[in-house]
Amino acid sequence: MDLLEPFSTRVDLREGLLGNGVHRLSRRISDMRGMFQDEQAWAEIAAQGDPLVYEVFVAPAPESEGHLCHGVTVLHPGRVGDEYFMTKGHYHQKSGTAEVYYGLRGNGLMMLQTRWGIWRTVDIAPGTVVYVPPHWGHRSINTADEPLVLLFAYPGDAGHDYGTIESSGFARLIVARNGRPTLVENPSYTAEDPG
Ligand code: M6P
Ligand code: ZN
Repeated sequence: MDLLEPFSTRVDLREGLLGNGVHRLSRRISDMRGMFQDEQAWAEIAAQGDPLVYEVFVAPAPESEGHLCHGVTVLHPGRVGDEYFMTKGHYHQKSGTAEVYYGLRGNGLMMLQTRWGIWRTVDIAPGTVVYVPPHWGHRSINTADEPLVLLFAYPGDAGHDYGTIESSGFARLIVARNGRPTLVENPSYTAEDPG
């Protein structure tokens, strides 16, 4: 039997997850080509400073069956045009795997969607636990003026499928209207054919 040594990591609400072996991934505006509706606004922001949109800090748990990948996402505040900063969003490669999120700081929402276009939103704030059931694609959106910090955990063998969201997007967008987060239809969304 492969026995992994127990370990802990520490969450800092500004710096993310801290500890030995924490892996840090950053996505800037330039890494998110095609994800925001207003392409001109995206190109201007990418050319003028290319700010950090989010960072993911992953604890050193193996990405394999039986383990729980876990970590912290720090999603910075900001907008591209009137669309709030968000994560790329993904389905799990192993579609029948779930995920849990716990809100640590800030305010925002999770956008969830099935491949056939059923969609839901769930608010997330400090103290909120969001359950993402199997088969739902998911994206986090920061609707506030401070970082949205989320703890997450999912099965180690879940994997990330980005292709579906990259090519079809989500059915709804969250945009600022009169300063308030508002749900609008995504004109470029295409659902998969249920067959
Ligand atoms: C969550 C988790 C991570 C994921 C991160 C960023 O914290 O689901 O697995 O990597 O969000 O989202 P994305 O991978 O969609 O860019
Ligand atoms: Zn996930």
